[in-house]
Amino acid sequence: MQQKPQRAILVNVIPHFYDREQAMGEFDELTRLIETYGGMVILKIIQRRGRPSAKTFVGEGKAQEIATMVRDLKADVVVINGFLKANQSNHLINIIPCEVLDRFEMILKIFEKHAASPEAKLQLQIAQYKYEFPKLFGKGAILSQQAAGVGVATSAASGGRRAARGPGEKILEVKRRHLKQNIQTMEKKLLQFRQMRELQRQRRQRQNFFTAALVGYTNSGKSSLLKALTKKDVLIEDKLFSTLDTRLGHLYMDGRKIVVADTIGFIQNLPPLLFSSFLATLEEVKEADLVLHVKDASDPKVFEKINVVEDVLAQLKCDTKPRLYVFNKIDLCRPDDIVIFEQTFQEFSPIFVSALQRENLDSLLNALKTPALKSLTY
Ligand SMILES: Nc1nc2c(ncn2[C@@H]2O[C@H](COP(=O)(O)OP(=O)(O)OP(=O)(O)O)[C@@H](O)[C@H]2O)c(=O)[nH]1
Ligand SMILES: [Mg+2]
Repeated sequence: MQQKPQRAILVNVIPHFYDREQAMGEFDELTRLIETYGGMVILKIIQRRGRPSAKTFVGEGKAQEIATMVRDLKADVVVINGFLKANQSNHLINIIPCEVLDRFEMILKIFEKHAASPEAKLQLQIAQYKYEFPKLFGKGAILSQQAAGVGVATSAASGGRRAARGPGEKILEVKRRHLKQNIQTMEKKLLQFRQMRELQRQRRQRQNFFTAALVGYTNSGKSSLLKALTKKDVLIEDKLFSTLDTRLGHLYMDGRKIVVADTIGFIQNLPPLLFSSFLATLEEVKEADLVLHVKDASDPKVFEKINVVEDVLAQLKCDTKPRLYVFNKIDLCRPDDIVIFEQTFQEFSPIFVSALQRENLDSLLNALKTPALKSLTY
């Protein structure tokens, strides 16, 4: 997907009562994911159904329709805004004459592109393997059936049912065992990385450094803020999931060292498997003295995204930690919106900045300077 952008058809299945506008809105984020991946959206399809089809996710007729559109529009990939089970994926692949990805696979591909450190690569590989594991059952069923097909002739001759268990099942067993061993080996390696980071964190705690963690929705400007505050050279891109690792920068104020941690961004409906794989990189947030919840103040969906981040913070048990709301990108924002944010989020001491224009960073620095912050509770 490097040179020519892949032509993508997006598909969403929604219940009958679901708001169409909202479903279209969900496509916006999927579109951003596809652009980040290097593709372009050529068509968006919504199907209303009581629930996704157990066999083909969309209805079978709709799957045939999509296949025709793929041929007519020369699409390269169909992306489903949901999570496909192994058998749904297998059936769709048989009907639709191009690559079919679900939301998990789409995000996985972006993570693959962006994983730079050995730890992020390892985490990603574990997530991929774990994802493949149940899928093997689907493929395995087919393999076993094929093998059984061969076996039936022999079984008729031998009159026994056991002959129906063909070589396909054996291959599958070996593959499964191999995959399991690989996951265990990688998890051991990962543990070493985590132990190393834990030691570093303990050292910082002993030295009594104040740590502030930047968290927030993907693309809200966390890395830009880290750079603006600490001059740390980090990757800043108008893409989703540019940062997959925790990166630390530091600054000195009143002779005191303050560590600022940049973290992986959050997203709505992050596949749980990916979330749990990358959870460890968020340990830094758990240990931080202060959480800086960064938001893109110019984003029309900022309220929804605040909720997504708050949910993740609750899952991390960090929702009772002292935290400040940092509204970034105010250079793109209407003054009226700032007043609304100020009133709505008073309890989180909102600060309004532009990392790009270096606007109002002093107020953020002042908040970090307040010695009382360490014992602040909200
Ligand atoms: N206009 C404007 N753009 C900004 C500002 N801060 C960041 N951006 C832009 O927003 C995009 C995302 O910035 P990042 O700092 O990479 O965002 P992030 O939250 O680290 O993103 P992920 O690591 O992908 O989750 C980039 O194109 C930045 O240049 C700002 O204050 N104003
Ligand atoms: Mg980033």
